[in-house]
Amino acid sequence: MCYLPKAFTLSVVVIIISFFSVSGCNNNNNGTPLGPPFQNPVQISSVNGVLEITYDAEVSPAEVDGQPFMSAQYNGMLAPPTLRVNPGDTIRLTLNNFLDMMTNVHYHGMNVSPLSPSDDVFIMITPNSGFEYEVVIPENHAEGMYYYHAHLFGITDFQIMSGLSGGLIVGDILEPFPQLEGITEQIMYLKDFQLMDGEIPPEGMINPSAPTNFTVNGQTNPTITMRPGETQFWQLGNIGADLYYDLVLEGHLFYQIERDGNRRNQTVERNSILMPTSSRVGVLVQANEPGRYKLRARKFNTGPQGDQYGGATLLTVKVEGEPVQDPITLPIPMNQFPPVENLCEQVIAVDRTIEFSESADGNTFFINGKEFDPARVDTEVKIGDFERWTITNTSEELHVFHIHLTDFVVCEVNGVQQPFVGQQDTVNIPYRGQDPDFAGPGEVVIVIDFTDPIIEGKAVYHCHIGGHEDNGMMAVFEACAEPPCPDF
Ligand SMILES: [Cu+2]
Repeated sequence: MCYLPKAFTLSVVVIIISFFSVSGCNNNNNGTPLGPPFQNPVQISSVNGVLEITYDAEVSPAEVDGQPFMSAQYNGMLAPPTLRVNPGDTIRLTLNNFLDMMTNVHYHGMNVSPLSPSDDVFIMITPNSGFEYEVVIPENHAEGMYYYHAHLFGITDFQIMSGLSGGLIVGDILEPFPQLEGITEQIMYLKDFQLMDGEIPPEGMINPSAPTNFTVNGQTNPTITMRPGETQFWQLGNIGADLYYDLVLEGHLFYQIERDGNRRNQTVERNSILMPTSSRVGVLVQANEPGRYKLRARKFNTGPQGDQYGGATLLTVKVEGEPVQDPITLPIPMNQFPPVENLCEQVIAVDRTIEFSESADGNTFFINGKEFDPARVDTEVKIGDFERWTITNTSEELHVFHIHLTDFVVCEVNGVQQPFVGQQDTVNIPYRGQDPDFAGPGEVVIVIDFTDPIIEGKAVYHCHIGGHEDNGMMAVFEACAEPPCPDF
């Protein structure tokens, strides 16, 4: 609020209030110096249907918020390029490993083949060697925001926290909406970097509750300038290692039209958006009155057995200048959205229960009572089926369910039927006792689409909180035309 001397007469107060409301005193942060101008990440687009790139994974110098450190990065970039491709394109990514540990890369959310040299997370690239990935993107691939990241069991948390994750965008998700043609699009890949004695903590020492440095495309609290009434399209990806981002934009609504690389079937108006690690959202934002507004990740508590972390300002929106004539009408009318298949209404071939649990000391994590074993196949699915999975959480902290290669629809959360708004590839699983009205473990019912033959092969489903995944909370699924499946 604005503090004004009490002795001022009413008319002076009115004049001063109107002056300050124009200049943005409503946010009480006018005196704070603004951060650097917001920068989109470097983008590399496919040419004639092929995107060819070489990444050297190497320990390189970096700086966040004025703090220098060394960490594992792709081509020495904390915010490596965002790869832009279209359905039908091919990604040829050569990954050279100059680290002193193994690494690999996963194309998160992509509906592509899990067979080598495509999105095979069982590939292990040893130090001082390389691997040539070739990922063919189907013509019917969904358009939206994806990403790539290191996915080597046991050290994923450390490698992502170091910087080994970057952006990947397929097609043009705004294509059905001609009224949005030409609007400014901002790409925001969110990562946090924890530093312990000036270094990324080693695997096992990363503590989500410890202080961390929040960045957007590697920048600390950058500034976006908008005109009053201007509409922008923001795509946000939580590509950090462990944290949930509970997003709010002061004084503004989010008009969400995308989740996890899938267009929603309607605009969903939100005051806040909870982004579990690895989730992505696309939102329209329409600038309010002149002033400064913070995009914040609010402080967050993942449960009695989990982590508590403080909030942070991710970026600042400065609204100034001439108001836009004829602002775009929001929300986008529902009849402009192409239809999306509600998987919850499909005929279900198989019902499964997938239990997420952990040891009492919170250091070992299980799916259906077992720690991850890459040599074991936990679940065999038949290509062509829709399966209904009831994912339960018997622990007292949140987990993030993610499955490779495909998408699902959330049908129920803790016994409550969910409105159908679209498909996704990550979902938060509430902890036991989180909802006082729902006894027993947290429970999310989803229907997964296993119909696309491209998924033939072996892949994984897991908790996407790096420290949980690395300590056991991952399982193998195999997809084939006629289970029992051959050894892929
Ligand atoms: Cu977890």
